[in-house]
Formats: sequence, structure tokens, C-alpha cells
Amino acid sequence: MTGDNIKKEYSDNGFVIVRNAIDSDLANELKNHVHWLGRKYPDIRPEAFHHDLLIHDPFIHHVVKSNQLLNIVEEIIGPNIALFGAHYIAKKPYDGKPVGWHQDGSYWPLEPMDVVSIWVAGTSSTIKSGCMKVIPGTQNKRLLKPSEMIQVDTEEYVLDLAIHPDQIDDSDAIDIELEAGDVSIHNPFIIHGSNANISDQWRMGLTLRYIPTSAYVNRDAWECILSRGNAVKEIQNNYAHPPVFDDELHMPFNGYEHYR
Ligand SMILES: O=C(O)CCC(=O)C(=O)O
Repeated sequence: MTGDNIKKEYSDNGFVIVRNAIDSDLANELKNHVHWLGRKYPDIRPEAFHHDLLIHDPFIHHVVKSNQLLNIVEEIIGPNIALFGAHYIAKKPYDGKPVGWHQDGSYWPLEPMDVVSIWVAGTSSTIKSGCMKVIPGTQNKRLLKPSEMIQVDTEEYVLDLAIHPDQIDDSDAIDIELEAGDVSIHNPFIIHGSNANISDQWRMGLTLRYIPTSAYVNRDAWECILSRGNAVKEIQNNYAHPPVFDDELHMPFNGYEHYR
């Protein structure tokens, strides 16, 4: 898919799928990383490997700065790029939780709301394993505030808020089925969610939220990763230093020696 096509589909539809965006070795490492995190944090569910666990991890810096992803992101937000959020939403076979319908922008302290989400598939993601689904056209709706959403039980759902079912018409929702190495890209307005994993396979996705460095993250002490290009001096975002690889703390990966 050419850069122009990615840009056009994204701007027309609020989402786009790019097949084989990353190579199979990197997709495999993503999968290994989820299992490695599972051993490191046995008490944390794999849908909840959040930004704070990932922001100082050399493998995440490596992925976030990979040209395979940044060349796509640059088509949409331009050449000066920062990562504002990383989160693995990995669903175990038979057990992975659903994600209620929501718009990402409802949660985010970005000024302006200039951000693109890249959902990187470490395994296949199918209807049965609880792939992401989007409601087309909703990218043109206004953002709901958290106070306009309902609280849901995090024992059952990945996120604690969801849009009230009365406000959802999912009759033409689109299932975003992916193979390992594919990515889907969505904007912060589009309504999306996912079902539980009822298959016998893992479903692993790494969500990466990229902003142009001109967008301000209005949250105290929040760390971003400067991924490509330059920071904007007047925008007071915090950028994490590239981590130093430590055998005791980090998973080895292809290229980890650059972080020694
Ligand atoms: O991974 C999922 O099931 C949902 C993903 C999602 O909500 C997101 O990437 O914003």
C-alpha cells in the first residue's frame, strides 16, 4: 500500500489496515515479549501491560523507533514524531477480556487532539479471538467526555469506561481481522472495541499512540519517546532517555546491543 493510499483511506474512513507492515522476525519478538512480560509480572493480566511497564524497556524503544512503523506514521502526522502511549492488549486463549465501545480521545490529555493509534499484531487477531472492531462514520462524531460514559467492571472488561449501549448502533461495525505483522491504524474519534477471546489461540496487539511533537501532553511527569525528527522547544513534553540494556531486567532482541 502506498503512503498516499494510507493517508487517503485514513482520512476518509478514520482507520486503515496495512498488511505486512512489520517483518515476521519483529512480529515474533513482539509475541515473545508478551510471554516474557507475563513471566516478569505474573500478577498482571496481559491485557494490562501498560505504558508505565514499557516506557523504559529497550525493546519498546526499538519497536517505537522502527522505520517500518515510522514511515507509515509520518504519512499521517508528519516528520516530527513522539510516542505518547504504549500498551499491550494481549488476550489469552479462552480467557481474554473484551474492550467496551469507546473513543480513545475521551481519555487523553492532548492539546490539540492530534494523535494516531497504531495497533501492531504480534499474532493473528480474528473474530473468534476478539479482534478490534470499529463503527464506520463515527470518526466524525464529537468526543464524549468520561462523565458521559458508563463505568464497567474491570474484572470483566479491559477498560473501566464504555459508551452506553443506547448510544451505540453496531449494525455495520467492521471486524479488523489481522495476521501477525499487520497493523491497523485508527483515529482518536472513531468508536471501537473488541469482544472476549473465545478461541484456543493467543491474540496479541501492541497499541502505540503517536503524536506530532507540536502536541502537548497535559499530564504531570508523563514520559514520551522522541521517535523521529525534532522536539518543539516551546512544547514542554518529557522525553524518556533511551534505556541502557541490562541482562537482568530486559529481554534480548535483534539489535539490543545498540542499547548497551
Ligand atoms: O485491542 C483491543 O481489543 C482494543 C484496542 C483499543 O481499544 C485501542 O487500541 O484503542
